[in-house]
Amino acid sequence: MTERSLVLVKPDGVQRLLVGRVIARFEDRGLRLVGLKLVHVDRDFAERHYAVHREQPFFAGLVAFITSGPLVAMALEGPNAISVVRAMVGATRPWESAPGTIRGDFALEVGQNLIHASDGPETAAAELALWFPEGTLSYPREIDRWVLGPAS
Ligand code: IDP
Ligand code: MG
Repeated sequence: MTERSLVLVKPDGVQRLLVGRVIARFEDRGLRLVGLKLVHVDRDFAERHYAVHREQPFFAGLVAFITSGPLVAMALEGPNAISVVRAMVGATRPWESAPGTIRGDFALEVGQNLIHASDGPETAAAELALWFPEGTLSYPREIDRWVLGPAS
């Protein structure tokens, strides 16, 4: 099933000059970029994005971190995009993230784990509405018949 997922290259990824390499991984996989922007969010916005973690002891630090500098928000589309992207991102705690995943290759600490990705269809819909209220794009790609098959 075609899905859309919200992905953030968090402020550590921007500061470490990893934006291009992270996006390239998703492009290489064949996922379609349907939204992309560089934003510096304020505390109110960050608290809405991470509302589910409001009661966690790390919440204040998480909000401070995500508002500490610009980040890159993107919307990615493809077959099973939500689980495909989560698998590419790797486990939340980088010491548990498999090599070959983004966190497993680029991160060491849970507080600086580089990337966010929607964890399910409902979360993805809510996160895309929050980060891309203007909507995302639809467009064909010449390579789609090779990546997605002849019926695409
Ligand atoms: P996820 O990003 O893999 O979906 P979540 O459990 O949704 O992981 O947590 C959201 C974010 O909160 C994590 O990516 C990480 O940055 C931060 N976080 C989660 N657990 C901890 C913790 O124990 N200490 C500090 N930060 C944490
Ligand atoms: Mg999460």
